[in-house]
Amino acid sequence: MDIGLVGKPNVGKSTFFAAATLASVQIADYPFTTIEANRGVSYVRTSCPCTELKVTCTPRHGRCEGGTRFVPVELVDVAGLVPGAHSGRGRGNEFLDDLRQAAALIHVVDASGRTDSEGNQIGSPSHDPLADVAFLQEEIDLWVAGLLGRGWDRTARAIESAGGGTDERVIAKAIAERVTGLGITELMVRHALKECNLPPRPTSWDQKALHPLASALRRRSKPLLVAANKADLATEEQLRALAAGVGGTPLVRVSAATELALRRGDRQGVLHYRPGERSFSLAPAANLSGAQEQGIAAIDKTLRRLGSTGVQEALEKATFELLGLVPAFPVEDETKLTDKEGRVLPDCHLLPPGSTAKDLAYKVHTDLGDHFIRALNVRTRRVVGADYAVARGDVLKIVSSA
Ligand SMILES: Nc1nc2c(ncn2[C@@H]2O[C@H](COP(=O)(O)OP(=O)(O)OP(=O)(O)O)[C@@H](O)[C@H]2O)c(=O)[nH]1
Ligand SMILES: [Mg+2]
Repeated sequence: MDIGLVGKPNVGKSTFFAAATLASVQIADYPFTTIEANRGVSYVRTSCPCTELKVTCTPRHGRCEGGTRFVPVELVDVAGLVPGAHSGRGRGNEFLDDLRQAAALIHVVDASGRTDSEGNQIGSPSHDPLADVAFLQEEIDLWVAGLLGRGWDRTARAIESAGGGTDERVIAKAIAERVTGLGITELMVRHALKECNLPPRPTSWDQKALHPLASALRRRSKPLLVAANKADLATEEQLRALAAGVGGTPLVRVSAATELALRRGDRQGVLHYRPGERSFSLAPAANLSGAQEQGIAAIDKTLRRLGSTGVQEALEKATFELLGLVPAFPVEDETKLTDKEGRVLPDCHLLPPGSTAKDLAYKVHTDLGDHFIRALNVRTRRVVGADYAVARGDVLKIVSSA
């Protein structure tokens, strides 16, 4: 499951990606720098039970720093999207195909208004980023509508000849099958159909009728937040107008360039910075050049103004709020909190909301799920059944007959 970084060209998607993954990718101040999608691993923070349960953990993936667990999430940085992309403009459909597996989207916008709708630099801060927010969602809707519409007549006739012309379940199943590669479930389709209130016979739905359905499916299957990037260059008025204009869409103020400088500085040993924190400190032996000193002063100013660079916050909002993922820690030995190899609190799984103890068992191993007997909630020492709804931060020992 990926988090997708989307937006028009030249807004800072690759800068965000590089900051979040520390991978080296191409970054430049002109459109279509990125052609092939970049994929990488970043980390979201969650509280690790190690402190409370008084153990020293040894994570298999990611790391733990002072009781904060950094849990891996996959990130994909795609080519810039321009108006008309759904019909092949710019990098067009290929770009959109890179987003098929994305479970949530971070829409990176240039909040400073210094790039036009195609990502070209403009002399003055005169472009309204709200226009970008609207067109991007519309482009994705048109792409999904296009996928639904292709060969729709045949699907609609098949639904009706199977006697399902008005049966929402039959319609939902047929639609979900058409768009399985997009991560759209039957339940999402049923909810979307209810929302759109389309006329009863699917054979009467033309491209125009499918558009609101595509939009409803996109909102459910790829929830989105706006990363108001280049916030270091944007004025307070610009940031406020953008936040007010996006309505109910969550928004985070971001300076990806600042985050990238901080993480690289930390890696080079010039400064100490922990992702997501509000401040940094200079390494005692740092011998800075004049240019570096200026850079540090600019970073400091941005952090003071924005609170944090927003990169970590955007990733965590996407993970825990848009997707509602629930971190859970399976263990094999409930006393030592270890797995078979003796690693302490080895894994933190991010489960979809509503997941059960049995779902967690399946995440660990198919056999464990198939032969699930019960689970033990290590904190409360209570035995729970297969249907137990896993809560954030649960430590569970799974008992199976496997
Ligand atoms: N001031 C400022 N500049 C930034 C920020 N993030 C990115 N930039 C600059 O914006 C330009 C474009 O950055 P990229 O990361 O290549 O943008 P992109 O969205 O990946 O562009 P394409 O791959 O062409 O779609 C570069 O010059 C970056 O240094 C930021 O937070 N603040
Ligand atoms: Mg790029």
